[in-house]
Amino acid sequence: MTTGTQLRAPREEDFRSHLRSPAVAARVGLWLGIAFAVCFVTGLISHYAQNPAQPVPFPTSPSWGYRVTQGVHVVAGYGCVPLLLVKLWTVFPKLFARPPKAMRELALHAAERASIGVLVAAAIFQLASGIANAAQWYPWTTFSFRATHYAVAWVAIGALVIHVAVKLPIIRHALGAEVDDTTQDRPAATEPGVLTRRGLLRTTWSAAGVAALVTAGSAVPLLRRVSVLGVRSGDGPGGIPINKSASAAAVTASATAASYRLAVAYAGREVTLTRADLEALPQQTVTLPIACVEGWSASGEWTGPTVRDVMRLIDAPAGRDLRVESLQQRGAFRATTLSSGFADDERTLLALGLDGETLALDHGYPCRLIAPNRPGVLQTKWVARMEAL
Ligand SMILES: Nc1nc2c(c(=O)[nH]1)N[C@H]1C(S)=C(S)[C@@H](COP(=O)(O)O)O[C@H]1N2
Ligand SMILES: [Mo]
Repeated sequence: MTTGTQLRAPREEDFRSHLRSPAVAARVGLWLGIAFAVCFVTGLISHYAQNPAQPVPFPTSPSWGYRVTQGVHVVAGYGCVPLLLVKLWTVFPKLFARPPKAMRELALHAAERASIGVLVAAAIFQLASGIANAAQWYPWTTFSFRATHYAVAWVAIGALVIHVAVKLPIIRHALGAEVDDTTQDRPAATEPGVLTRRGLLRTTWSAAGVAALVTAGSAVPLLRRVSVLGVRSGDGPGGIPINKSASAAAVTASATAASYRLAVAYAGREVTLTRADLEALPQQTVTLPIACVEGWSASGEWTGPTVRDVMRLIDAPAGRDLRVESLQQRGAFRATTLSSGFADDERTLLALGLDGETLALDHGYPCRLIAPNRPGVLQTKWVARMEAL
């Protein structure tokens, strides 16, 4: 820098690399848009699956459905990170474009800028909060992750639709022409970059692929070893990770006490059962996954009586929702509603064993709920009470 040079904000024309072009932005944006749409749809599914009051009951089949949608949600979300970074880099100079002078153009310009500001902020928030959640890091104490991630998803998708609509002519032209086409480039974007445009795109696709691969292993057993970012490795008894341990849930004493009883209630009647009583009921074995909302999943062979058989003990009729409560005294996941479709499904068990062994304390001993196609967060461990509503 020579003396006398003034420090000033950059101008649009200072950015000269021809990589920062609509041709690149549109291509990366297309895949970013697709990945965001996939995240949005799978996120809606997950949100609905966790909604206790469902106008249309969430299906119990296929049993691996939620495992797939939630795995795809998290993998697509991680894949968005490099795509979003490259996309922002390619359009960055536009941030310094001089606003038009004429009133009407200025108003349009301001509106467009505002919508992009909302889109960028919402997209960054979704990726950051989603990754923090998948990494089981919960920095938020003042807001609910699920409610906020859901609300901001609508903001992001709305802003995305507006953005695509506004840019549609540019996008269509860019995607219809060669990647090296320069007709839509900024006049200053004339210098070759360190890469060709094709090279930059290839690098971007590889980075997105790597980001997806390193997380996919938490849901796909075959990929486990390459998934350095997959939080859950398949450790834990029966090859199933442990989400909350018995000691973290403060149930070690109550779950192992000789005085443990399962209360089963309906219409003012109540019976209490020991674990031996549960073992004396007809036992079923089913293969079902635990599919956490954090994206990891693992399949296990669960053994125990069906929930339906347990409810029959007090003549609770089919078609009833159940309230399932844990020995755990505190925490959001200590109780769930099991809607009738799940309660009556013959694959829904009160599991006493996993993979031929007694259920481990950390997996929910003396008994835990396991139902097909159900978010992991609702598979209540250390069950203490089931009541037909
Ligand atoms: N009582 C109780 N049950 C619970 C939880 C909990 O915190 N408390 N965590 C849930 C969550 S978030 C998941 S993903 C599954 C994980 O089951 P696992 O620890 O046996 O793998 O248990 C669910 N059941
Ligand atoms: Mo979970």
